Amino acid sequence: MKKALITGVTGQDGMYLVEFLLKKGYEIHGIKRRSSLFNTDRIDHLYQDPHESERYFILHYGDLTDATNLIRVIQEVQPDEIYNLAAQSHVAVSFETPEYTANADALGTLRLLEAIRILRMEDKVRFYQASTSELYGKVQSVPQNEETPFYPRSPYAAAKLYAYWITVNYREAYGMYACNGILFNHESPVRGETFITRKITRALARIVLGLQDCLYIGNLEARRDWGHARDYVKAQWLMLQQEAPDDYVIASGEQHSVREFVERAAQIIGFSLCWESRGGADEVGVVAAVEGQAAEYGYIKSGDIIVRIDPRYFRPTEVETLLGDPSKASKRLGWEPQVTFDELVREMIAEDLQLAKRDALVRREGYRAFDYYE
Ligand code: NDP
Ligand code: GDR
Repeated sequence: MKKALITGVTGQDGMYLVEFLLKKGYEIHGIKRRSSLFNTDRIDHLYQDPHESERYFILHYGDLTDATNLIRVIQEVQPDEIYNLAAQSHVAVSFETPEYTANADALGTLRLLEAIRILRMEDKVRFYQASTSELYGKVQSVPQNEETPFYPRSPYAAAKLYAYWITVNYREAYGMYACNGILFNHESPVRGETFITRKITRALARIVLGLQDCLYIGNLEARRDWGHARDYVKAQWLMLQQEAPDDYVIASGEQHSVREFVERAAQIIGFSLCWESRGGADEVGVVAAVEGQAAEYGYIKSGDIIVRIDPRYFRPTEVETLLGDPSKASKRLGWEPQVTFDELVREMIAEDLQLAKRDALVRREGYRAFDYYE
């Protein structure tokens, strides 16, 4: 039985990767951070009680900023594969916390690679580094492939640039099987609520159910290559199953703007939007027509302003456009994305409508956790 160690196991990709590797028959070890509230929501359905005799999914406390902890966990687990998914992964937040982002995302990767070397496991372990299309930043050519030069535009991207090159360096210097997956944006119903896709699907679902009035966002013109996280974790695994290590772009090869994402999500719920300029750079999204389920709920009507621009969501330096060329992964790994853009938005909307309905029910009926108070 192969053993995998996953950092960032409580995140979006961590969840999909655990689901994928469990089906492949792996014993999986995950590193989770200590937090004052539970942070294992995404993986609770996979978690096994520590008292069960046969366990295939085991969690360890740890942090990428703590080298001693990483060395100990790797020594205990003796993994065949390490997936380094942990990171302060929010680009906008990295402008607020640049030093922490560098510590976790750049030095954290170094700590893991160095732990493997200290433990003399270079020949045994295969290492996956979660690299990113943010490395291309101010893009130098379209579409971006493995040869396109990098030009990071945020503390997050600069930290990930170090992580990318230190992974290449350990591969070349010590013969380690270490790969960079240069993954373009990938989303899902468990995407963090402050990334733009989830922010949109969650807000629109709550707006049609009367839980929220308006969605405040930043740059409507940013263009991204959006895929589904379930497809992308398969590529992470495939990279570690090859004869030789290499770096691969993983993308859908299709691009949409934030504005298009909002429009498509609205259509799926059952209303159309028109955009009106209110002077200067101000633009608002106004409900044009309501039909289907959105009409049945009865909370929004034509003329309602439901999208507004808030300058706080603009970034000091923006990545305006990203479009990936995954042909190397297609040729060498046999990897192809399965979920289309439309299916992705539909799935996210469907899940967020369910969550919003639950919240609406609680708000309507009241929440009575402690009946014994009565
Ligand atoms: P998430 O933000 O959903 O998950 C990040 C994970 O890292 C969480 O489990 C988080 O723990 C953990 N983490 C954060 N800081 C530390 C730390 N100091 N020590 C240990 N664990 C830590 O990210 P995704 O799942 O979306 O992305 C996975 C990886 O892929 C990240 O490295 C991201 O930068 C990269 N990436 C993501 C892309 C995407 O579109 N999703 C595209 C390209 C790259 P907690 O739950 O406690 O916060
Ligand atoms: P990104 O994802 O920065 O590409 O990083 P995000 O969804 O945060 O932003 C995408 C684009 O949307 C614009 N935008 C907004 N973004 C957010 N979060 N909130 C808003 O209100 C808003 N309005 C407009 C942004 O300016 C940007 O252009 C993600 C992360 O998962 C990284 O970890 C990963 O490396 C990259 O994808 C690939």
